[in-house]
Amino acid sequence: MTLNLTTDPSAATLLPIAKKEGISTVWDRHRAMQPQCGFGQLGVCCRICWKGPCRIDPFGDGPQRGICGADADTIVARNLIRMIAAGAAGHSEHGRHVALALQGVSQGKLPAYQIRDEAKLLRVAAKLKICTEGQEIQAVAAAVAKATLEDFQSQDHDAPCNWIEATLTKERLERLQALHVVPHNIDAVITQIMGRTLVGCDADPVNLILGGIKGALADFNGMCLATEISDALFGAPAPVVTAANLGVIKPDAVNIAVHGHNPLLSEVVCEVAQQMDEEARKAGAKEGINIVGICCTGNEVMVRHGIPLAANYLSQELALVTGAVDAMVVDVQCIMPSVAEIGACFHTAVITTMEENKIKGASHVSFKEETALENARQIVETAIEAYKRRDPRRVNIPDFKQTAIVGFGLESVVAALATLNAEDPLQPLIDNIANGNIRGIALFAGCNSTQVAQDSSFVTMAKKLAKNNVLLLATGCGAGSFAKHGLMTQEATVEYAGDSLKAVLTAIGTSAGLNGPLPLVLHMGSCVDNSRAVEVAVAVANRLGVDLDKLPLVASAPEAMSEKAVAIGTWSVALGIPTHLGTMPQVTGSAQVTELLTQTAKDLLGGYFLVELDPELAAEKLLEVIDERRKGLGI
Ligand code: NFS
Ligand code: SF4
Repeated sequence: MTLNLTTDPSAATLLPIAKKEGISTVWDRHRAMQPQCGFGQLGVCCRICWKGPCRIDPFGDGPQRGICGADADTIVARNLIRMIAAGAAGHSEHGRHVALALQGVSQGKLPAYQIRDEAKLLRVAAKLKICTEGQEIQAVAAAVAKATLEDFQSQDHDAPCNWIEATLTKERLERLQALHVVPHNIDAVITQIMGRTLVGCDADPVNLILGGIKGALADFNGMCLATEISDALFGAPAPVVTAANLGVIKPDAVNIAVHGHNPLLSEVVCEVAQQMDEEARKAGAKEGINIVGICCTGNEVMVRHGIPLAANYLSQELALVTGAVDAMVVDVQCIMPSVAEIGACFHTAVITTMEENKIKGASHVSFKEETALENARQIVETAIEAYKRRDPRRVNIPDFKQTAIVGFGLESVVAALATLNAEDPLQPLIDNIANGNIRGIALFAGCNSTQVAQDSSFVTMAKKLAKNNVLLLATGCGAGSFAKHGLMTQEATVEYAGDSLKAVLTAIGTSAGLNGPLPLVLHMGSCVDNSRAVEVAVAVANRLGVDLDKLPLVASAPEAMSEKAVAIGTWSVALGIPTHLGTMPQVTGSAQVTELLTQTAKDLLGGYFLVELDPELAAEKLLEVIDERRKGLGI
């Protein structure tokens, strides 16, 4: 039974325990929800006003218009772009938070934070065309923060946001400008989506979708700035060996799970925990404090500091069922509300930290950057207290963990390539793409969903693509899947990579001092860090003198579910990248919207959505797309 729900081996140990304890998990609730509403699945249910809800009959013999007159195309388009707005809001709030922290640091107001990576800050400044000559680093930080915050404030509709302008190829920017979809102000674009989708406003599906694309590009802008400024504050990732899956939880340690998304919280918790290690030992924890990550906060601290990853999205509840997590500290996004109740079945302190993200039944520590050290201390103390209440008889830590070599961004990829060609680091990559040793590049991103057996589509597709010499990048819960299933190891490269890919990964890995190949899948970080993959792609495109839609590059979200994934998938298409979805998007109730996203987009943008639920077939289709692109380049 377990096999249909998840392919994570930890679940086989923990699901029976959850059952015995009467704890319902995400999979129990999924089952109880069947059959799910067919109108909702097609996207044709509208609840935008209180004359509704209205629903369009997909078979054509019932109502074809809502009470106000909106048809299926309008309803589907409105629903979709509201999802994009929500996704963009999540990422951009995260970005704003980080930008304000950089501003605070530049003003000397935030003792818990420093600029740990000055070189990165200088690179960011150069990218934003900020003059840094003769400037103190604080002044550079202030200027970067100012330019970034302008992306939330500008009222000049014709001027692109600073970050998107600094990030894309020239050709891409012009192409998007011609369609009037380049954001000038993240907040304004999100507000516009909410405004135009009110009852009785924009009812033209094409116009709505273009508004959604603009919202998705605002999302992209927010992600770029969140990632790059986080690197300046906390360090750009470099390759590091760590581990993943629930076996990283230690029986003799105070285990603190950091869960959510924003590194502003998790970084300080990690630092303070180190300082308080002795206190944990005094409380009886022989191994002191053990921090483990969940979801994208887990990815953030994993790629920067080698903190092990306990779980991706669908197994967050199982982390608690181990009975050995003493505190789960969460900030924003992808936190199942059920964790509070499950924590209460054990001794676990589930601690929310953000004013705008609380959970009934959880305790709350109001986390502020100004008081971050104090707040983190309170959190760690709470964990140590909870540890004292842990019942060792209820501890069940599955004996599963895999080694994972992680920490690849533009900087570390270029650094590794530079060991082969210091003058022109991208040349070896380009040569190997051109000669076919690397057939193409695939970025795996996005979530887990109960619509798919957890991690299975990621793993199946990756193995097939790697065998066909496709270079694999990953972020988010996709990266979590690969890490948990041992695909971020050198052994996986030896076992699964096609011969020519294996040779390239071995040449780079060996010359970069890894004593063997690079891992089969390169972990680029959290979902927000998808911008890293774009940076690599833009660098390659600029080097070749072509736009992004010419590259043999594809993206895939085989287990997508979040509104954030909808936003990311849409900007990926807008940047010219063929983008696979392995779960059914809720748009198929409109033939027009479906055609726009899967076909018309190809002419307008070069990128398009490709929906295929079968992972084997999906991988085959992506290989065809890659070959088509290669042909276009004449390679
Ligand atoms: Ni992305 Fe990260 Fe995971 Fe999906 Fe959620 S944690 S931001 S949304 S579920 S990948
Ligand atoms: Fe129905 Fe129109 Fe109201 Fe939507 S906006 S609920 S279609 S009346």
